[in-house]
Amino acid sequence: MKRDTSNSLWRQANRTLVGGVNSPVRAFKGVGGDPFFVTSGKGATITDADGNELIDYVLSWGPLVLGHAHPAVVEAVCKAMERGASFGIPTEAEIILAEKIAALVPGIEKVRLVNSGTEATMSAIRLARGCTGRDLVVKVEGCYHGHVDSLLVAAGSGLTTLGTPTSPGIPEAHAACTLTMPYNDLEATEAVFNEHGENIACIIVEPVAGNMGVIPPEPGYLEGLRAITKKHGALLIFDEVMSGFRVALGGAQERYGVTPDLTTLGKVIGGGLPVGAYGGPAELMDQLSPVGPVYQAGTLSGNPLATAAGIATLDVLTAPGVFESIEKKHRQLGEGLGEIAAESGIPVYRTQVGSMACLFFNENAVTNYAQATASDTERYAKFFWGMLERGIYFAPSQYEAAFMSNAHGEGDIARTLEAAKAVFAELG
Ligand code: HOZ
Repeated sequence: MKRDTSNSLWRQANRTLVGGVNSPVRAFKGVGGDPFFVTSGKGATITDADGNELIDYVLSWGPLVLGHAHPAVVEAVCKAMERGASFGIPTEAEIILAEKIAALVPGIEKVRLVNSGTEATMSAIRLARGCTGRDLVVKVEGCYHGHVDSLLVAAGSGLTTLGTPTSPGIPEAHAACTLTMPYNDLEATEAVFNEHGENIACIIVEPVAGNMGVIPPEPGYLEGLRAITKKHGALLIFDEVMSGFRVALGGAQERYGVTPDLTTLGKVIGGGLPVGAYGGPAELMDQLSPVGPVYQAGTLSGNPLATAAGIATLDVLTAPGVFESIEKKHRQLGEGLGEIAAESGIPVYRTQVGSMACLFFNENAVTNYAQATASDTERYAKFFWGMLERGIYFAPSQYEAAFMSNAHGEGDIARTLEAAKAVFAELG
């Protein structure tokens, strides 16, 4: 694979950008070596700065459920841009996007649009604290909710990739307000609530974990969280920034039939533009300013370009059969990879929910953070580079998800499996 231009851009980037990137996992530290630079994307494929074409299973870390530069999204954004990039005045598109979200996501009646997933989780936690008058937040190990101070404790994604699951720079007082417990562990959750219940504002959890690899909830886990929070008067927050519109159109709450008090969203609802949202029943959401006392604001919130991209994306995604076909393709890819791994004798543990999936290089089942981090990351790195050499781009970290889009076709999957055969043969 030709890399001259990417390598030269990488040297240049490191002179003025911290670590050459604007978000840590892009630096490829999880797999060693240097990243490539991308110049364009179309459908399932991206083209790098040296002209190499790659089938993309990262899809901007999840938002591009329709693939790159989907014509409907491009048209909607161009038209919105012609009308003006930002007003800081209400626009009709904000209502349309909010109505679509509320119609699809069972736990959402009212929505507040923001600019990123981090902003959504930060604001949802503030609202939970404001509504309950309590300070403590329960966070689940290995879940990642953006870089909110009190949530950068035992966090997944880039922090796990870089081996520093708790970041310096978090005041002790903030960290002390965060209690952590293992994913899929109701006993530990119950114990924490029995000790601190009256001071706990909320639990925040990725209902399908996607930032320690992809780990589905065990039967009864989400129901258990719902029951415990109800019993102790705390709120349950589902961070569906990743799982929203990917594990079901209504997110994990639809798929597993458990309705949280608050939901955070991002990624797909912006169709690739910067966006986030949080929502819940009117009674809770109306505690927010300007109706209620909990303050949260944003110059670019509800931005016309982002709402246009989000509406166009949801319109295509909710057309009959589209969601199901994306899920089916991901299953086909996962099963194919599973067969290839089995034939090679290399132990892997596969997970898939909707259009999120993960191939853990692990001989044991992975149901929590400790098990996820026992995976063979060196082998994952070899798999990653072997696939990249053959034109297939999976996430540059064992702890991230593989995503599928509507644009991926049978041919892409066949090419991916053919490459995987060759790579697994070399991994042994
Ligand atoms: N937090 C994202 C992965 N879960 C990474 C975002 C990025 O580096 O672009």
